[in-house]
Amino acid sequence: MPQGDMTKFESQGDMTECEPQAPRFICGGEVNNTKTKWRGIVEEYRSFLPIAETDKVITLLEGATPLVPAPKLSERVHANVFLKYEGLNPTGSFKDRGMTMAITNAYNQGAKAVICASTGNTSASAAAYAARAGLGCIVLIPQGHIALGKLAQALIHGATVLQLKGNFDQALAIVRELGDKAPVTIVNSVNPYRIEGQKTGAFEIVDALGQAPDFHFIPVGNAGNITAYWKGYKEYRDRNLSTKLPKMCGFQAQGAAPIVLGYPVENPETVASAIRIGNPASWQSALDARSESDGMIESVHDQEILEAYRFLASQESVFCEPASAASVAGLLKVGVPSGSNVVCVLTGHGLKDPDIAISQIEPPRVVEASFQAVMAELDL
Ligand code: AN7
Repeated sequence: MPQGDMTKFESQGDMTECEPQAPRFICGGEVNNTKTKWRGIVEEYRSFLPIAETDKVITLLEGATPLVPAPKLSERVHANVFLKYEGLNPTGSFKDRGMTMAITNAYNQGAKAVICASTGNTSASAAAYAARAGLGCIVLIPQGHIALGKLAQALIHGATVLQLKGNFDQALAIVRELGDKAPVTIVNSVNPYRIEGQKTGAFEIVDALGQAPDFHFIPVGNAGNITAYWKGYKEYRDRNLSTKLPKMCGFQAQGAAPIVLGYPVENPETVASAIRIGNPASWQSALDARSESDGMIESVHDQEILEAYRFLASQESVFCEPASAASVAGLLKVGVPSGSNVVCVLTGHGLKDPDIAISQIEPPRVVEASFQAVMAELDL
């Protein structure tokens, strides 16, 4: 059985320290990870994935993210809450699970270039995996509405980045047309390989808990991830690797909540730029996940998102990006029956969006560079 453990992190030590006498591994060539067994989600969960034996796998050893216990949050909601910290993936978000599959498939099909529309994380992940495969990568992003870290990632990994004078939904419409008319492979979550990869998040949660949780809280933007997790939970249950299914609880930002409203939002607005989406591609499958699981899709205000964001950083020491905190804001808003087992997915790392973090806190005081001046400022 694949284990959702953290051994992947031990491997990094092995790869960097070179013992001259040791035939354990060869520096600069093959790596013999004696301590780790983690090979990335495609190899770990191969029997659940549409992948041919002969396919070359494009991986950055994504997955194996920790399920971090959240004692303060658990106390607040009287439940056992765990945080699936997806910010610890190679490019800092859950997108890497889907991207290893999408880029592996594109590469083995002989694609020359991939394309995506993105609120940021998809573009960062696509750029990294495409570069790893030697494929071209084109990304369309909404100008002025993408976090700085994500833009930096897309650029430094060598993608061709176009900033659109428009929003994500308009970008995705153009990408779909390009996918039809030009020799490029779309790697947005309308590509089914993305969903296949992302469902492995659910496998890891069940591997770690020994059972599915009672409730699964998750942010919803384009609705690919809620679709993927629900698929994953069902597949594990169908193979008798769990005996129950969680209630899927998805949360949109109030100014970008088309699924809650029941109609597309033409000009979505939220501080959580990752989920600033008005017409989700996986709308129907998100509704299916909600109804099949007897769950919910609701919205949270930006203020509730930011409160959860600050709480996670200051009380649980887990730094996620604002969109990720929508899952926890949702939990704090709707609550759960006492003693429930709850997983909240934190989809992306806080360092993606340093501007928001700094805007939430008083700027640090400036002092003269003397002992007296520093001492005078401190309550010691
Ligand atoms: C941190 O990168 O849509 O409901 O283009 O980056 O599967 O769309 C990102 C979405 C949640 C919502 N949290 O997931 C993109 C993009 C973070 C995200 C979502 C996104 P979906």
